[in-house]
Amino acid sequence: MSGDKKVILVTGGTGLVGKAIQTVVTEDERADEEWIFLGSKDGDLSDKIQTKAIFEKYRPTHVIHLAAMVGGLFHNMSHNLDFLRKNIHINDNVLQTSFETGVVKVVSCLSTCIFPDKTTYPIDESMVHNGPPHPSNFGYSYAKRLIDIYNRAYHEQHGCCFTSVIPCNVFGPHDNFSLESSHVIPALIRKMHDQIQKDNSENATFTVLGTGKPLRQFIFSLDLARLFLWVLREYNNVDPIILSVDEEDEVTISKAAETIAKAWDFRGRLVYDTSQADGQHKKTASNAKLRSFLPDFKFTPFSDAIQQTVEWFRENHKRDARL
Ligand code: GFB
Repeated sequence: MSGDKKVILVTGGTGLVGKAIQTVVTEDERADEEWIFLGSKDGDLSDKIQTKAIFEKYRPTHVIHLAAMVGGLFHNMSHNLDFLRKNIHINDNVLQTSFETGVVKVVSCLSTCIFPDKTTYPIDESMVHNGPPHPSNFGYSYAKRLIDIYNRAYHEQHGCCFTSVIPCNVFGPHDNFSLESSHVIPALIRKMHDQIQKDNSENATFTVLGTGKPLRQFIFSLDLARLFLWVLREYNNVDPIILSVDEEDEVTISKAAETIAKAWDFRGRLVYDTSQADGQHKKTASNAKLRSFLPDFKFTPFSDAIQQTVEWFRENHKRDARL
């Protein structure tokens, strides 16, 4: 192995973002990079001994840390303690083992949902710790916020280059389309598929949970993967960086549902179950810092990205109905 070859270990490498990074890396292969994509079959990162064994096996020089307990609004609301504990354990093991084994750089993944609930808009990177997160996902949020604290502490005490990125809501191929724990886009794609199997007439109705009024910025996983590669290769600051679409690309949940209905060619009517939670009304984030580095980065238009995700689901669900 040559002196400056990077060995990049991606934790959570078989999930939504990990799979997108795999795709993007194969489009842009570099001789000085070797990539290892870890999945849960490779070991349990909430266990220190297993984490050490993985690092001893692969000897990474760089880590993209995606592994986490994640889920949509409703899964968070019923499992705040599990999100807190599981993620704290995983993060402590991955960061401390990275330090102990001399990893040069770690890029960890946070989320715009960890920002304070009561805030001014747009939210920027300086606001991570400014007030309590939304109560629906405080377990996940505090565990993720601690990554930023770890990064600062590893830097201050040991000079490590451990940093983090803060994506807005992500979706795309290989998402979790399960009915129990999924985020809104895969949940609606999956449920609309099931509805269309039963009835796709003009009389059919499709229920969207909540009022449909909350606002979200959605990023396509393949766009996020390209940005992750840029952060790994070029961004060398401990401070987090928001990886989000532009503010004007924010959409309501009802707009997202309508876009999915169009992609599926659903002919019925959307109805809203307002007895269900809306979660955070909005978490509009500024990508000004990202734009200061990459002013010309082109995000895939939302409707194209939704269409690609629906097509991916259609193909893969045929092969594996558990999807
Ligand atoms: O993607 P999602 O679950 O997460 O979106 P958050 C929730 C929004 O979509 C709420 C509406 O306004 C819901 O009322 N919604 C409508 C649905 N129908 C559905 C449905 O069938 N399933 C789901 N899940 N939502 C999460 C955080 O917040 O964001 C996590 O809780 C995570 O911690 C993630 O980090 C990025 O954007 O509200």
